[in-house]
Amino acid sequence: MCKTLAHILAQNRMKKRLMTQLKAIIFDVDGTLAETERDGHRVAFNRAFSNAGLDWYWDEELYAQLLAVTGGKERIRFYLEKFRTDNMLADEMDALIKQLHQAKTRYYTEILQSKAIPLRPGVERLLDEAQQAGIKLAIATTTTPANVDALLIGSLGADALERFETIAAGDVVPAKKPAADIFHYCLEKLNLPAKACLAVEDSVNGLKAARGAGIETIVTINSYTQHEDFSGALSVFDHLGEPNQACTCIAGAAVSNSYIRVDDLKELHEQAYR
Ligand code: XBP
Ligand code: MG
Repeated sequence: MCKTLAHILAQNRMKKRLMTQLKAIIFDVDGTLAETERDGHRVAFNRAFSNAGLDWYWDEELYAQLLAVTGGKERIRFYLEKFRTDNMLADEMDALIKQLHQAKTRYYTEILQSKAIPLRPGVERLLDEAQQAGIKLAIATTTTPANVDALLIGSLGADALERFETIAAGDVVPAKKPAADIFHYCLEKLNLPAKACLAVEDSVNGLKAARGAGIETIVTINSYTQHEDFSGALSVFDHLGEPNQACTCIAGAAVSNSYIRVDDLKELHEQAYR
C-alpha cells in the first residue's frame, strides 16, 4: 500500500475514533439513580388521592401495570380511562389531574427530603469517576424537574445540580418516553452527537427512547423492570456495583471488573462502534 493511502486510512480511523469517543453519560432518574417508584412516587400518588377525598389506591401490583405509562399526569389519566368508570367531563378530568399531580409532587419531594430513598449501588461512585475522567454528566427523564432536584440535592448535596451539564426533565418535550424527544433535547443541550454519548436506563420505555435517538444504552434492572425485553441494549446488569458489592451481567457484553467503572463504560461504548 502506498504511504499516502496508508496515511489517509489511519487518519480516517483516528477521525472515526474521535467521533465515537465517549464524552457524556446520560442518566435516567426513576429506577436508575434510585428505586423511587414503589416507596416514593406510588406512595405520593396515594397520599394525593386520599387527601383529595378519593378512594383510589394504587397497590404494588396495580402500580406495576400503570408504570407502562410514563409521566405522572399521563399515568393518572391512563388509570382514569382504563380502570375507572367515573363520569367526568374532559375539562373536569384535566383540572383534577393537574390538582392531584401538583399535590403528588409536593408529597414526593417531601419523601425525598426525608432521605427515605438512597441512590442505587455504584451511582455516586460512577458520577465521581466520570467527572474525574472529564466525561460530562447529563439527565434525561420523564419525571418533574422538582423531583430530580430533590433527589440529587438530597443525596449528593447542595451543589449536585451543577455537576450536570444538562438536566432534561418532564414537560420540556411534548412526548415522554418511549418517545426519543427527551434524548434529542438532551443531545442538543449537550451539543454532542448521539455517538459520543452513552445512556443508563432501567426500563424498556427508557431504552426505546435512548435507542430512538441513536444512543447506545446500558440497563440496570430493578424489581419493576426485570422481566422487560431489553434487546437493543449494549448490556444489562442487576446494578452498577461497588468494590464490595459485585454486579451481575444478565445480558449482552460483560465487563472485566466485578463492578462497573468508567473504563468499562468506555470499553462497552467503543465496542459498539468497532
Ligand atoms: C419515570 C416516570 C416518572 C415518574 C412520575 O421516569 O415515569 O413519570 O413515575 O413522575 P424516568 P412525575 O424513569 O424517565 O425517570 O409524576 O413527576 O411525572
Ligand atoms: Mg426509569
